[in-house]
Amino acid sequence: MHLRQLELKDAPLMLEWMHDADVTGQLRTDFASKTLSDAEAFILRSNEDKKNVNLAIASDEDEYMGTVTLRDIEDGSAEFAITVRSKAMGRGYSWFGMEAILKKAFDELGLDCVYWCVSRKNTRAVRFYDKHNFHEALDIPAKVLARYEGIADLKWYSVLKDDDINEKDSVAGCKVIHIKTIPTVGAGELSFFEGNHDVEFDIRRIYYISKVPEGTRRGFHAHKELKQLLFCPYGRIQLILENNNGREEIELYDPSIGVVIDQPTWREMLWLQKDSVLCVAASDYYDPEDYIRDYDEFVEYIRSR
Ligand code: T46
Repeated sequence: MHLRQLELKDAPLMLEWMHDADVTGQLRTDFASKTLSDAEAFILRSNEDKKNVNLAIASDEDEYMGTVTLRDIEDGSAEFAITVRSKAMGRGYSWFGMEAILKKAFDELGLDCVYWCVSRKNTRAVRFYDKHNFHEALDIPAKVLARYEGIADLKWYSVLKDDDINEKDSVAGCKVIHIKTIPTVGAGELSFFEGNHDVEFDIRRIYYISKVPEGTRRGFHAHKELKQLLFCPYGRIQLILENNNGREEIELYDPSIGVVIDQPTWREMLWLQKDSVLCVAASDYYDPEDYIRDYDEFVEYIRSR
């Protein structure tokens, strides 16, 4: 696999995905009406364009498999986009193309940030980004959001220059861990962790939150000293974390995934599915004095540390 400039010979294969409803079903642009000359004109324009980079993802035999794009390159950032032919799906082309163009963005073009968005209804794309550990970005500049004004249900992502995209194992700097899990064929899985062994603190308290209606939000506080491991043994819960590393979210739905919060971090939890259970292993006994429940006070607290 390799990335290269788009060539006129790619136009018929580009047109193939443009006319493939399985590829374009969730995209906003009307590709179905495009013609071979539209594809050729796009390729010719692309190779002259300074504000947008469009490259072909090609197979070892140099067959066009899809296009990766950095568009609206300005002020050190760009928007990422990718489309691949049906034939290329599930064969590693998308991830190859994404990794290669992000490397180009940061190493060659000197960008600081690449962002993108997808419709939440585009489950194939959302699953792809989840699988590669990208988390929803909640601090996209207003100027960028304005380009998508009026479009509902978008999920935004971003990657910063120093993010290690292959090892993105944190949310707002809080570690995402794999809880040891033993499967039994046809009889489920058993997950476990031990204080001071699998988590780096003594566990003094376990609590869990259950029977919560879908759409409920809880949290809206931070802890000064308490360390916690949060996980969701059943259901689906969005966890939003904010601290000096930024504001990021993660969806907890896999019982073998946990998040360790071991620094003052503002947290908000949204129950995406009725009756989801949030479980917490905490480093200390309950102490109301350890909570910061006022957001402005929290911002001042982390600023002054
Ligand atoms: C956290 C998130 C993830 C106790 O009496 N003992 C306890 O151990 C706990 C955790 C709570 N409480 C009392 C305090 C409140 O009167 O239970 C009530 C509900 O607690 P709170 O409103 O803080 O619940 P959440 O869901 O907003 O936050 C909880 C934890 O409190 C917090 O530490 O990190 O879950």
